[in-house]
Amino acid sequence: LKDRDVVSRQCESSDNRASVQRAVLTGLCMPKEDPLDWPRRMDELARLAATAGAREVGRVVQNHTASSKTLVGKGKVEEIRQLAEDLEADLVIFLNDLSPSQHHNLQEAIGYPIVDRTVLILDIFAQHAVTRDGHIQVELAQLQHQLSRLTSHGQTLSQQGGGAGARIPIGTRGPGETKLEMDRRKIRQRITRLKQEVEHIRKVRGEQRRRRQRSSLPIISMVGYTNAGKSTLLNTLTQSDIYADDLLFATLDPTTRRMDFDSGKAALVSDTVGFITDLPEPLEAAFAATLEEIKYSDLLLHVVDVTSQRLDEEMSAVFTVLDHLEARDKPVLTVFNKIDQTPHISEHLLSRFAPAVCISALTGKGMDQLASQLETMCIPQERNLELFLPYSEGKLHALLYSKGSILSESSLDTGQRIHATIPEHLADPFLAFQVDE
Ligand SMILES: Nc1nc2c(ncn2[C@@H]2O[C@H](COP(=O)(O)OP(=O)(O)OP(=O)(O)O)[C@@H](O)[C@H]2O)c(=O)[nH]1
Ligand SMILES: [Mg+2]
Repeated sequence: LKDRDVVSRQCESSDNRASVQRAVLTGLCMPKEDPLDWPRRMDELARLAATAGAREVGRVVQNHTASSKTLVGKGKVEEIRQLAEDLEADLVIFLNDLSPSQHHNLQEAIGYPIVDRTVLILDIFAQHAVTRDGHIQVELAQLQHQLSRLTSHGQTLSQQGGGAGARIPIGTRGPGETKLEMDRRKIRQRITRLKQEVEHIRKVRGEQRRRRQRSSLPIISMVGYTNAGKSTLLNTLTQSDIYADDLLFATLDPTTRRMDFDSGKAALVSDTVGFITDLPEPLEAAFAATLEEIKYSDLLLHVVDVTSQRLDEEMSAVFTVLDHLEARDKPVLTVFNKIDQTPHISEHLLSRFAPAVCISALTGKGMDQLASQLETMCIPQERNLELFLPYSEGKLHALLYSKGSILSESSLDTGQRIHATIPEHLADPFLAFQVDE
């Protein structure tokens, strides 16, 4: 691609003009970025836009040449303005994050509402938040983002919210009472209150978690890129009916269901918010209370969409969030999903991310293998022990009685003959006391 290359395309205008907003998508491919990856990143931006209720009507990409004032060069600004005018756009969406002054300058020069990727994602979260916990976390993220955008005069640079009855422009929707019309002092006050509420959510979640831990069922957390099929898989595994859709960030609120294995054993499986490359920082911070659940699980089920053109980037984005959550050392089972859509999965991929299984959450293919692998990985294996345990080994007696299952025992002069089972990871100290059956 040449330095000032233009990719522009016009989509058929069959959209419902009353509800769908028409968007020109644009961005600057930086020198360190791979221009070949850029079309796929723009495609993801188009899917984000579609999820937020905007249809891509045109696309303009600039390579390399940047301007600190308007991000893209002067000629490109004019080109975007002209395209937006020709295509009767409602807004212009930037893939890059814009500084407050860039946002301001671009809006002045282009004359159309400007939204960047972070604001777009915040907007989707605002639309998809269902529960009170979701609303609180989204509002906190929006306000923290807004605070970072305020000018020294205390005015927001973002566009104004829609009036009553009008469709509300993307980037101005919010779950809270506040919308985007507050001054710095009020925002700070509200942030403080929301943080207290998030702290409360965290406490309640902690209590729920302790209850789950007392049930002593292993906890499996599903993680994965947005739209990978996590909610669909939870439905298939646990015969549930939770919301799954071909949208980015369809799920915001965590759901936990019980999964019964054929052996009679069971586990708890949790679905949670999906990840994305460069998850906006305020969202990651605000959703810490939700994402924290992942940290306390026994096993992670990493759901990957094998049909994705950006499989490596999407898997890396998941690893990045796991790093931030300090959850990288958890055991992970990788699940390559949607194999009904692709004829072949490379052995290399499977071995690189072993242990891994291939499934279709939609058709149920591979579910038996997944269930047995899950059971092996999350139900602790038991060790069979035939012991002579001297009475002097008080601690080991206590451990065996609290964590093991006693099958038979008989008392002798200096100790006990015991036949018991104990979880494999606790077996070591008992091995010195094994006797022949
Ligand atoms: N063909 C095919 N489609 C699938 C499969 N699993 C899920 N899907 C589709 O992929 C889309 C996303 O599925 P979800 O289960 O909502 O994905 P998710 O990971 O929960 O996504 P978010 O909650 O948005 O992060 C839906 O349209 C599903 O029907 C599969 O195995 N094969
Ligand atoms: Mg989901």
